[in-house]
Amino acid sequence: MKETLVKQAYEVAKQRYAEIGVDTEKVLNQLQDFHLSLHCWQADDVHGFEVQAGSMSGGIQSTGDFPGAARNIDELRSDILKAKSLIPGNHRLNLHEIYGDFKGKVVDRDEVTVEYFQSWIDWAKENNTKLDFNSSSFSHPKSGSLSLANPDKGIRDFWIEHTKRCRDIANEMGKAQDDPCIMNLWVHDGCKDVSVNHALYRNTLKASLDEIFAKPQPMMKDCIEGKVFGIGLESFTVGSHDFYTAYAAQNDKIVTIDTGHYHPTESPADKVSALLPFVKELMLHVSRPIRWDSDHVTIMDDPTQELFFEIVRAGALDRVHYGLDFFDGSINRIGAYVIGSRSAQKCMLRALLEPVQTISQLELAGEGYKVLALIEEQKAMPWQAVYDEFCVRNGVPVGADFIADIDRYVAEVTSKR
Ligand code: RNT
Ligand code: ZN
Repeated sequence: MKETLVKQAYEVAKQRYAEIGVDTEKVLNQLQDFHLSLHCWQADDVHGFEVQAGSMSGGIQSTGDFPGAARNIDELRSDILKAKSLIPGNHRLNLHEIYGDFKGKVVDRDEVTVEYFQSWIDWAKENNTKLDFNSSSFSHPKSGSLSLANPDKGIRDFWIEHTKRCRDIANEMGKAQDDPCIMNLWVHDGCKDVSVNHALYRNTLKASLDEIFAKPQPMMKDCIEGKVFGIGLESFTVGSHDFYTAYAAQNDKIVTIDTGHYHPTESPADKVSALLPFVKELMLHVSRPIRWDSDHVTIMDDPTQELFFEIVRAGALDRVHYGLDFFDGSINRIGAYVIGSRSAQKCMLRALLEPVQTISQLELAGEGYKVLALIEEQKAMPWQAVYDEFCVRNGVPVGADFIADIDRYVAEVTSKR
């Protein structure tokens, strides 16, 4: 019954879009080719599996204690597969170094090797999933407030070694999957209060990055992620947006745009066309800031929608990597993945369905009110019917039907944790 209704609605939508010159079949193929990188850390509130794991530190925080968080690697894998089964399309998995398979051993961050990720590589292959990677500077006795920017050579070298090793691991992942692994580098380095050594810290961070990136790694790609401020580091951030933008432009690195990492009235979407003339590719961390970098679950809000519009309007679909980065511990975590991923996809879908050429021509012809009219009209076009059809074709629940699946998983699996 539902499938018939979805089909009928889709046929109508297809015609409505054809009228404005948009081919929904082509868009469905494009959406099939749109791969998010699911961040493993929503499943367990960014704890990871280090045997020696301490409490969370390093400028970030997950709040909430909803029951059922993944407690070990098997539970996390099971949760990710459950979430993936409710998200149409095929998506990558983004691992942090602290999620290694350490097999009961204390492995410090400067000792990690690909050995501890072999079971992830095998799992990914079995489950037709490509991996991305992140070095982890937070939640460690040596995290302090400065890691790669630390003037203390011992601490700085520790984190340099860690990050170099992470690049080796990412490169091995890339080789194993025959597709470059995208490795993100974010460090929390900053100052809680007024400080006078900003130039020293930034020069130190630059020197560390130069050393880290010296080794060519053909099967991985480096991204660098700036930020406004971290918790407990409110006054100064070494790796600011300006710092990494300049570094990336000069050193051919990918800039990561985390949608929660800017001043509240600054538009992350506006950065897309500003950066693309200078850097080859961008990485996204799609998140949702509420008053601060709170990492709420992604929804179809205006900033997210605008971000995807800007990518498609810039013709940059093949120059962007699409990571998610939210961690809400106060709600069902599988639900968080499914809502966030499906919302990001819907934003991309709406962007792909925009009759951008028509609107662009009107704009260039000085027909301002028509531009406004068409953009307004797009908001109520039947894009949802296209998304429903996408779900049916991918064999995943349509609309809110995924809630019943999650309820079942709670009853059978997570409630027993
Ligand atoms: C922190 C950054 C960073 C982390 C993850 C866990 O503010 O956004 O990307 O969220 O690496
Ligand atoms: Zn991020």
